[in-house]
Amino acid sequence: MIFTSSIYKIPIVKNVIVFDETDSTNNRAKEFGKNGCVDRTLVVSDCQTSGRGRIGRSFSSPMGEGIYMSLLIKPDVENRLIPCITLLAAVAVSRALYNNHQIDTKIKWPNDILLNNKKICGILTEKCEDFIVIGIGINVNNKKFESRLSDKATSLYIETGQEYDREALILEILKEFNTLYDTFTENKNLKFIIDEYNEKLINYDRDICIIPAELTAKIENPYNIQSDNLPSYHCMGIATDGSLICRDSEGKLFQINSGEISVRNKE
Ligand code: BT5
Repeated sequence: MIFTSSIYKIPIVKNVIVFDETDSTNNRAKEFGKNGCVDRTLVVSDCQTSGRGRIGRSFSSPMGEGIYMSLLIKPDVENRLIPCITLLAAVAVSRALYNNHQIDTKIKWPNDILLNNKKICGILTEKCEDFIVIGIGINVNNKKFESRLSDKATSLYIETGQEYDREALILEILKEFNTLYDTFTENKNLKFIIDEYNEKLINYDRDICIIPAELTAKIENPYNIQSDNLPSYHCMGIATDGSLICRDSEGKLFQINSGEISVRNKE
């Protein structure tokens, strides 16, 4: 991938490192961070041989088809607010697709973006020493997926019949992220995007089940869990700290943090 100098006009990007192939751009960004690399370094690769999802799951990253990028930043916010960054990145991707290409996506809290009910993007935010790495993977020009993913993954090409310029898309996403990040670091909460997020939230005002860490860690795909035996909750949207507000069957409200939890809509 080749970026023009216009990428450096986005203040959130001070340094760009491009690979043809690497195991995981999050791994590279963490390594660069530990070695004192500058704040706001963007790592991009044309493919990943061990693209990572949450809790040791994998993210399929075939050569030349998708966007695999990680941004290293040092946000001036408390640790409890770090999960907000994942939500900001999701809104940035969603805004970039809508504002520039009229592609209307949904967000599956906290880290997936769906198009026509299938996943086109996953986000993995990791904290390391005094910096964080935001990894974004997007299926852009993929023509098909391996069989284990084909019923739940999709790409922009599959859904719209068009190919997209990945470099241009990266710029569009980073511009949106820059704007959101500036407001967030000033406000130190997500109040300014709650309405927009909830409007895009696929779980909003729906009955959901909460799939706990012990279960999600064991399997590659939380969609495969039988939800019939799990209790049902009602999703009330996100709170200002990025957690998800739920109501139990007795009407009691509580919040769940993104940690190692997955939520799924009840049929
Ligand atoms: C994620 O985890 O979706 C986070 C993915 C983050 C990927 C980026 S790419 C750049 C950076 N470098 C990395 O190494 N990672 C980040 P999770 O919610 O745990 O979802 C993982 C699950 O999504 C897998 O278990 C599969 O079921 C499914 N999956 C794997 N590859 C996919 C793909 N390309 N598209 C859609 N779904 C996929």
